[in-house]
Amino acid sequence: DYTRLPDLPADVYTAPLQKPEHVGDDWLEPKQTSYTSDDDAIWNDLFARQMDVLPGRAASAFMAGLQKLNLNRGGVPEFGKLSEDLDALTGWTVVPVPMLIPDHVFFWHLANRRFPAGNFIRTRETFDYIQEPDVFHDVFGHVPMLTDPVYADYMQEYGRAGWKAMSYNRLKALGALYWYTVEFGLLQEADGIKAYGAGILSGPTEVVYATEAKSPNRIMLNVDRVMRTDYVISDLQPTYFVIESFEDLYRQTVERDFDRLYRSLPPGFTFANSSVIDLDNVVQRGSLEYTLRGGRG
Ligand code: HBI
Ligand code: FE
Repeated sequence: DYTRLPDLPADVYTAPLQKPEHVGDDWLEPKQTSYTSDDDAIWNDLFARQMDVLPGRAASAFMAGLQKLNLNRGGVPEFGKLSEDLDALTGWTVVPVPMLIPDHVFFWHLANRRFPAGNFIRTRETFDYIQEPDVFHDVFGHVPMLTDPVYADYMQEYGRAGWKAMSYNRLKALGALYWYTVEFGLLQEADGIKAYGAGILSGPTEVVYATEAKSPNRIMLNVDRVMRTDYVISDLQPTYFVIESFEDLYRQTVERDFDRLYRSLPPGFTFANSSVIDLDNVVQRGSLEYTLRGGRG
């Protein structure tokens, strides 16, 4: 039963976050911020920049989602209307949150088909990169994929899986799955490898690197393998995992016996984020030239 937010077991570690006083235990903003015309212009400029690089590189389900939700109506989308449209398609809504929220609350919203999205937008100074997920990353990057019915079910399953991961204290392992699918996933389409991960699709650089560069490894996704693989934040990835279809991703996740997996999983990660191992089904072995040069440094 996912209707009520359960208490977090006392012995489970999650990063402590300071809850602003105006939000309740669900961490939801009472209402969405009213954005200024400068904010709206930032959204429009970010949108235009992505449209220069996404066609032919983003998954067709993502491009279709942008269209279906008409995310280019000018300025930061209003969550009420956006949720109405998305709800009609797949039963998901988009809800405003002030900042990163605790893992168990984040998972609880996903399990209830609510996507928590940042209630703020980056500034001109942080136009190219911000660490905290803002409304552009969350809405432009994540929400279009939620119009795909199978992907939408995968995200809900992920939320449910989060509860189990917490009870075994294996959130880091499940976090790797989120990282290599929802944030940095690639999809094999008939005419080539396309990006569906929000971390790739919400910025200008990684879209080209992830789909075309010689540097990164591209390996067919195996849920067990990915959950044993370390990940780096704030640089281009040394390795991407490729799915055949969203059905395949959904199936791998619901069919996996996570109780068994967590019981057999050694602590920490087994594989470095640049490793290629014997059992990998390698699509393209990367030169790793970017990573070996030291990345962003
Ligand atoms: N909070 N606002 C927000 N957005 C996220 O993507 C998010 C979060 N809290 C926790 C969390 N993600 C992680 O649990 C996942 O990335 C695995
Ligand atoms: Fe994200």
